Amino acid sequence: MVVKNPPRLVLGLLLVAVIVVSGCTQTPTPGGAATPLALSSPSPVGKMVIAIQPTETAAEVAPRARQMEEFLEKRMGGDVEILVPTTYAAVIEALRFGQAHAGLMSAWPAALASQKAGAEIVLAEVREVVIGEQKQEKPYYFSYWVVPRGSPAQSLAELRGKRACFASPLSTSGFVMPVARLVELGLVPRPPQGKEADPKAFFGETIFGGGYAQCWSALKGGQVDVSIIAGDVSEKLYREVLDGTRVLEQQGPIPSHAVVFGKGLPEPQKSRLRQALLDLGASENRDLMRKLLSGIFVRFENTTTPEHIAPLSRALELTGQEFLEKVPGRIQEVVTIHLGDDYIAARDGTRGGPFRVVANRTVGFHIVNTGTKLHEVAFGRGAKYAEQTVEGKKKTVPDGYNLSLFEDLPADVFIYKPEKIEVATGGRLEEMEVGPGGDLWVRAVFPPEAKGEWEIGCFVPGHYEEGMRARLIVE
Ligand SMILES: [Cu+2]
Repeated sequence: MVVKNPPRLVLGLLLVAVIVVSGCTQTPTPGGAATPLALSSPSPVGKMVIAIQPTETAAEVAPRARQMEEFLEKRMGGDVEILVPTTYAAVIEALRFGQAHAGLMSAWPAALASQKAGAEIVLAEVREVVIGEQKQEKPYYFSYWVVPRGSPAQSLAELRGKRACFASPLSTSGFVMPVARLVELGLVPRPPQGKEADPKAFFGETIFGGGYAQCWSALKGGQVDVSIIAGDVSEKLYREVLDGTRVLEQQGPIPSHAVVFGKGLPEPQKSRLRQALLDLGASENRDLMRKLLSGIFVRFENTTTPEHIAPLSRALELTGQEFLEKVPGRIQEVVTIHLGDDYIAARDGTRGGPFRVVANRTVGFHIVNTGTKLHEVAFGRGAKYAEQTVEGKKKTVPDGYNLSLFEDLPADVFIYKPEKIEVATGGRLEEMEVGPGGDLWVRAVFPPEAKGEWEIGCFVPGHYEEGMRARLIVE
């Protein structure tokens, strides 16, 4: 069974899965219950395992992680392993089950690790941030609501019904804290138990730009009326935004990244690890952290769980937000695909591919619409053309693929944003429409017969020709 004219998947409107479900529907497992880590046994403390929050794949991080391992091994006199799980949730699970003894993560997952895994926040990352006009070294930062210099608005309250750009729904400084500020100011109602505060209750339109730079472009281009900038972006971007805007509100302090220790970590390993990490702040060692995880790292300093996360806990309480990691389980390889408005790019910005996946592995395509328009995603080979009437003229335009990659291959689709979560497994995937800010995963295992060249493309009229296509190679 194949749905030909699927319902739309549009930000801010109705969100509907555009897939055919031949199997059963299941609840997603945002807690990462299916992570392979949970199945292995606790690592003996003879070897110290430190899990880091994934921002890149383990293979990308490996060479730099090796340098950090050597540094820590020298100081601690034992074997050290840096683990890069595929998801934040897996870091927390690893701490919970004792496969990792410590974790390096941003404040929100760190708060969750203390709540769910009984871990303890022991060190806060002091970073080079800009607070107001001044560059400072602090374990916290602020974020700011900004409007263009020419905007008539003098306060956030005057922006009711206007358009706002948020960095990403998982961003503490770019979403959680700003929404908490709206609640504090009485502009957005405090949500009832079990619900999340919705900035759309105040703004006419909200978009997730995918990052601060994208939101700044949208603000400059007049696509939105208000946006947010945080003090931990590059100083260049920060100054550029502040030069072109006026600050209406600020929120913070926002806690920076932290080191958490698992509850089973005994002495003297605990003190040794703490000291080794503190030593990373010496000027000759700083680059190890700067290269591995954080380009603005200065040093770690001692802290405690309540001290570090107090402002964040307050924001989470005001907004009712829960950290739900929106990543399906059982994925062995992640391929991130950004749909821009006239291109398809990898996470590092490379346009047009080639994206590479390996047959017989469980691959997760993480598809994010970082643009401002509705797009389609289709996987296939050989664009087919059809006659269509475009602006009153008959034209031959690309209209899908001759052969769909998922023609005979079941795939699971997990739609996490913009609104509700939907999961459909074992379906025949044809094409999906993804609105701005849309965030979904397609999970599949390609058989060896699928090896070869494929393509990912968008067939919204005009988009394919404008460059919305990328090579995909199954190896
Ligand atoms: Cu498109």
